[in-house]
Amino acid sequence: MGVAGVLKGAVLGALAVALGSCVASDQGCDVDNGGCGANATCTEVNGEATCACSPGYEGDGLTCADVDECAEGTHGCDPLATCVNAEGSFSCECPEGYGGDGLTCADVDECAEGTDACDPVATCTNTEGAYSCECPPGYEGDGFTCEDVVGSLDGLRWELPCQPHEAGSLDCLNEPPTFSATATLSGTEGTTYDVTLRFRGVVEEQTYVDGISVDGHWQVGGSPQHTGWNIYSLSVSSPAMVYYLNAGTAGQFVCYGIDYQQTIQVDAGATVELYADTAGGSEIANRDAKGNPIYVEDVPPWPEWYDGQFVQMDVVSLAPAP
Ligand SMILES: [Ca+2]
Ligand SMILES: [Ca+2]
Repeated sequence: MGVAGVLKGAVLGALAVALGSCVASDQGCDVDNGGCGANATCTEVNGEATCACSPGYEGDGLTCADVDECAEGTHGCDPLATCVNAEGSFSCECPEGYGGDGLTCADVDECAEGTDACDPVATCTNTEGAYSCECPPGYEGDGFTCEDVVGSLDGLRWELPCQPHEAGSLDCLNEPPTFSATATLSGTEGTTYDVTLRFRGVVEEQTYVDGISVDGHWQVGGSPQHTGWNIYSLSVSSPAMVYYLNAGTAGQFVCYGIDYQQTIQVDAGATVELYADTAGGSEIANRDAKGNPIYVEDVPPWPEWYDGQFVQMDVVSLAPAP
């Protein structure tokens, strides 16, 4: 910035030589700087002293005053920059969020340079003159700090591995006959959250009654109707509710691949339980209506198929309920 200012001042100084020079002394420049003023330079022409204001000053060479390049608008700073006048010079300062010599200012990509103050888990997005930080799904905060609210809700999963009990059988044994995976939502005490969950896996169907069948395999409330067919539920302690993940028609010797999203309400501090009950210790093998194993894309053990049934729950988003 200082260098740029001085260069600019030199141009103005040259102008001052042309306009403001004067003959100060016929004794040359050796005595008393030829009588030139402060901030002036003396030049001998045919033995006579000629005074000219130094770069960054203006006047007749006997008297030289600082040029206020900022006030005169001759600074040449970038339009975004701040011009700062100084004695004999000036400087240009790029605003915060911009870098450069002041004559040109360009946005700083804080994200790429790693100079952002985002939380380590946040996503940094560069913007003109600034940047923004966003907490990932399941976190709460302004992006500069992010609190993990969902914790182990994300990726909660159960598996019922197939343990064949006779060759070619369509059903498998399970030991233990039930499986439970629990997690606790943290968050701000007294806050109810809308939590959007994605469920993927392989399930047999069970018939549920008295609840609200929302769509597909998802059912809110109610109770299982058929003994002997597996019950897959999601229980929330507060606000207390039971959801079923494999609603359909009991009695089919086939499995279905599931991949759907649902939004439920969960209070801060509530426990969430993903539960599988094999109703006696058996399950239908992972086979669709055509007898082929069901592959669930992008979920372990993808690209293999899982030999048995499983449900994995992932958190898509979380926000305080309006
Ligand atoms: Ca100046
Ligand atoms: Ca920026």
